[in-house]
Amino acid sequence: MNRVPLERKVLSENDKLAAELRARFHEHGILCLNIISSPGSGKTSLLERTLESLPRETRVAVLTGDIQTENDAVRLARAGFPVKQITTGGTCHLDARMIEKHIADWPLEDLDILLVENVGNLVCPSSYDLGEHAKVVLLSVTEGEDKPLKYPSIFFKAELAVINKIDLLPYVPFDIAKARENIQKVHPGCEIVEVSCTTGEGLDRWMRWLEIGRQQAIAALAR
Ligand SMILES: Nc1nc2c(ncn2[C@@H]2O[C@H](COP(=O)(O)OP(=O)(O)OP(=O)(O)O)[C@@H](O)[C@H]2O)c(=O)[nH]1
Ligand SMILES: [Mg+2]
Repeated sequence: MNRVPLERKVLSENDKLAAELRARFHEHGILCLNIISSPGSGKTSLLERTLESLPRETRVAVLTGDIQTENDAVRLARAGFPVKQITTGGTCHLDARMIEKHIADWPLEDLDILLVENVGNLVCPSSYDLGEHAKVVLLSVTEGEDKPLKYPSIFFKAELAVINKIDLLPYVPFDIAKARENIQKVHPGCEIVEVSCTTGEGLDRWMRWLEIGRQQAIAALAR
């Protein structure tokens, strides 16, 4: 009976905290991205590729969320940048409080980019603002081109949709034109990049998008 008001209260408290985080990121010119997808679409793989190709001097840090295990943090830490695992212990999404807690001992003045890998889930993470500058949604070609229509909220809210695992296109019945059309139906104008984290194809476009975002965060600081 009381579920809806309670959920509303939790969300509004989360929104307040997320707004504070956003203001802090803005104050320090930090680009924060909230990366969301189903389990296994390739969020960690995309981040591994990203960290590998960023210049050593880039001031980037990563938070990675999972219900259990530190596996993704172990993978990501190999690149040598600061990484922390957020283990939710059962919660199917990250929230602003978790972000606040896990960045508490990172001096924000030393950061330019904060990449947040959310818990693998296409539904719940879309409701929780983390104070990010933008949400990025991944869809891999093994998931079916209908997913944007079935899970519209995250595709509507994401500024960028990354279609991953395009190296598998010859082997799976995935209609990429239809997938693009479905994303546009839910979110007209949504930017889309097609990549393979395995072969590296298309990752230059993703890196360009990231660099433009970083420059915009710095330009906003100057205003
Ligand atoms: N063929 C192919 N496999 C990929 C690609 N990207 C990721 N994978 C594989 O997909 C599997 C899942 O990748 P992850 O990067 O762990 O996916 P994730 O979204 O981080 O998964 P969770 O954190 O569990 O939600 C791994 O076996 C990857 O090697 C790709 O572009 N092509
Ligand atoms: Mg992962």
